[in-house]
Parts: sequence; structure tokens; C-alpha cells
Amino acid sequence: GQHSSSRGSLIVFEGLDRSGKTSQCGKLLSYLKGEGLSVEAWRFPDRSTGVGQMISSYLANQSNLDDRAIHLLFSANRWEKRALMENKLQSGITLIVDRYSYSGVAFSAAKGLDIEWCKAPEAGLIAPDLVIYLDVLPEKAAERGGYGTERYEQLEFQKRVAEHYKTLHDDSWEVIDGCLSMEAVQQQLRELATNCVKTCQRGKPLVSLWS
Ligand code: FDM
Repeated sequence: GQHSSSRGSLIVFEGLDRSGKTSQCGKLLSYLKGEGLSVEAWRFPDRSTGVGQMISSYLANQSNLDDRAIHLLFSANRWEKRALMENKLQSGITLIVDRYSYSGVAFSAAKGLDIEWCKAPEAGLIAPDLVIYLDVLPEKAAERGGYGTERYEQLEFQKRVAEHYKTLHDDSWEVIDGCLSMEAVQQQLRELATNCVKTCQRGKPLVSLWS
């Protein structure tokens, strides 16, 4: 059973734009709440902070920033939430997070920045217990109602992002075929998340990312 001292899980969703992340996160959140779990949905970028507003304006093409400067702002946006994230996890709350450091690296590397340079500022953030990668071909994602007008929502760029994501897979990753039906994907996610939550409740330690 769940002990008051047991920690929550850090579950991260990654994937291209229009891979279905946001819908699946929402459904998983409702399901886990229904199971009586303490759970919150987060997303990065967190556009509610000062740093987040700079990022939001950049993404909307309302401002221009050097590629390295925006990379570091995305990272700072995670660092400013790190302590709160750790407190929530230690107090038993599971976090379902729509994008994290892997988006940070894959999107910046797709512009031609060096991968190791991109990873460096992420080292020391909390490592996810589970990364769910919703795998959809860039061409298929583009067909899904089309992209919006934000800066990175272009097929050629998304193809490069997909290539970089592939180099980031580690033991915490589960690749799910995002072209299956909404229900079939959700069924797999529920099982993965439930197992992950149990493992963390049993005392799996929190560790740092890439350090
Ligand atoms: N993005 C997101 C990055 O380039 N770096 C990051 O660190 C993060 C978290 O921002 F195109 C990109 C990915 C996406 C855009 O994301 C906004 P949402 O999920 O559409 O809000």
C-alpha cells in the first residue's frame, strides 16, 4: 500500500509537436486521480514565470534571441521549478510533465548546437522515473490538423528534432507507437505509469539527470 513517507513519481512525456502528448497527459492524469493517487500535471516551458514569458514571446516570433541564449532560458525555466518539483515528489505527489530536458536538447540540437553543450545546463535537474516517448513520424504529425504558427512548427525542423530525440533514449524511456488509437495508447500508458508509481513507492531513490 501507499505509505505517507513514500515518494511520488516523475513521469515525463516527450515527442514531436502534435504527437498526442498533451491529450494523453490529460487522460492519464484523470485516470491516476480516479485511482486515488495524488498527482499533478506540469508542463515545460512553464509560461507563467518571468523567464517563461520571455520564452513564450520567442516562440510566438514576437522576439528574437540568440540560439544559445534561448536554450539557457528553457533550462533556467526548469531550474526555477526544481526545488518545488523535489518537494512535491518527496511529499508523495506524482508529477506528469509535458516536455522536459530532452525537448531542451533535441530542439536546440536541431538548430545545429552541440549536443554535449546542450546537455550541460540540464545536469543536476531531477531525473525522470519514466519517459514516455510518443513516436509519430514527422510527416504523420504534420497531417494531424496541421501545425500552428509557433516558431518550431515546421516539417523540416521537426524531422531534425526526431533524429536528435533518438540519440537521447536511455533505460527510463518507453517508446509508444503514437499512431495507435487514443485508447490503445492510453491503455499502455496506464500500465507503465502504475508500475512506475509502485516502484517509486517501494523506495526507488530520486537521482540527478546527466551528472
Ligand atoms: N521546447 C520546449 C524547446 O525548444 N526547449 C525546451 O526545453 C522545451 C521544454 O518549445 F516546440 C520547444 C518545443 C515546442 C515549444 O512547447 C513549445 P509546447 O509543448 O508546444 O508548449
